[in-house]
Amino acid sequence: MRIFHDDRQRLHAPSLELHNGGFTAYAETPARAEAMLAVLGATETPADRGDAAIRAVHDADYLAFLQAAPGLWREAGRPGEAIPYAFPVIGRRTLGLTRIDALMGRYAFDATTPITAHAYISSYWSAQSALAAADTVIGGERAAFALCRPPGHHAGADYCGGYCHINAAAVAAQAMRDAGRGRVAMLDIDYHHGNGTQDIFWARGDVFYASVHADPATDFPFFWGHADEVGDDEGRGATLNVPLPHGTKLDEFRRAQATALEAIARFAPDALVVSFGADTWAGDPISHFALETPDYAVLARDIAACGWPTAVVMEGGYAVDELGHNVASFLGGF
Ligand code: SP5
Ligand code: ZN
Repeated sequence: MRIFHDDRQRLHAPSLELHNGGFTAYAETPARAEAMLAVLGATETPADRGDAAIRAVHDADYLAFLQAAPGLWREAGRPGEAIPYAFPVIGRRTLGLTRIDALMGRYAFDATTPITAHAYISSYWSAQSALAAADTVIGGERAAFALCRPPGHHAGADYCGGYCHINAAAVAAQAMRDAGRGRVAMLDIDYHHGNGTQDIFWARGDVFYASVHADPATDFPFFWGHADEVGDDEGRGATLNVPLPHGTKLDEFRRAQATALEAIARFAPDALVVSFGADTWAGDPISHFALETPDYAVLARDIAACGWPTAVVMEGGYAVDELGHNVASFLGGF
């Protein structure tokens, strides 16, 4: 399987994140990519397809903010990393504020996603890797893997959060639509609900979003991913959420994924984007499922058996030492 990754994806390296009321080491590190590269072997550098496909998913003002924020933060005299801390709670007026602190809150939904000087460039190349995987699949190959890092599925059209700034999987899905694939499905099997992806396609009937994830009643991102969220307008019925409890093992996860695959089959997609996270692994330091390394091959075989051209996009997974093996197990299942 062809694997895409660009070295610039590893430039973004925040040092700290807010956790349990204090600052701890940032979990979403460049070492995650190094670990995958060490096990997976040869990768290809994606071509630069430009930002049109990114702009097809994200708002122009948000993308401009991502690029300007690190400089504005420094100009305001801030020594630390650009981290938001004040948010315009839903329902506040739209205000044309320009103070960097206000912009940070306006364009983020959490305080765990610093906008470093390299956040945009790393996320841009993460999206380029996803576009290369999408093009490979559109070109007729059965499957391709985008070794994305930073991850993307928590980023919405105009917001960052959950370690994500640009939604690479959504960019890939939209690129498939723009290349003439009429119906595109997305299967998200990261431990966390992909709220950004859900929001982006919420009111659209041409992109089906199905997610299997930790119940947001107990887990990040809390405010999205509940079972009664099914989409709206043209998209009503084109979103499916399957929340699962702490401790979930292969059998239960596999049944939930089968429910998602059956719904996708009814949708009858022309292509599939998988948001794959290995943070469902039993030893993940920030998550609470109990999948084992060989389980990922089983899940991948179930997906591959559906026969849809599939671009796999990397999302989370924070047990760095096992990450490469978990991803290799999943890709081997294809
Ligand atoms: C892509 C993805 O998997 N994003 C997950 C974001 C979860 N963020 C909040 C989890 C809180 C746990 N903090 C762990 C700190 C480790 N130093
Ligand atoms: Zn995750």
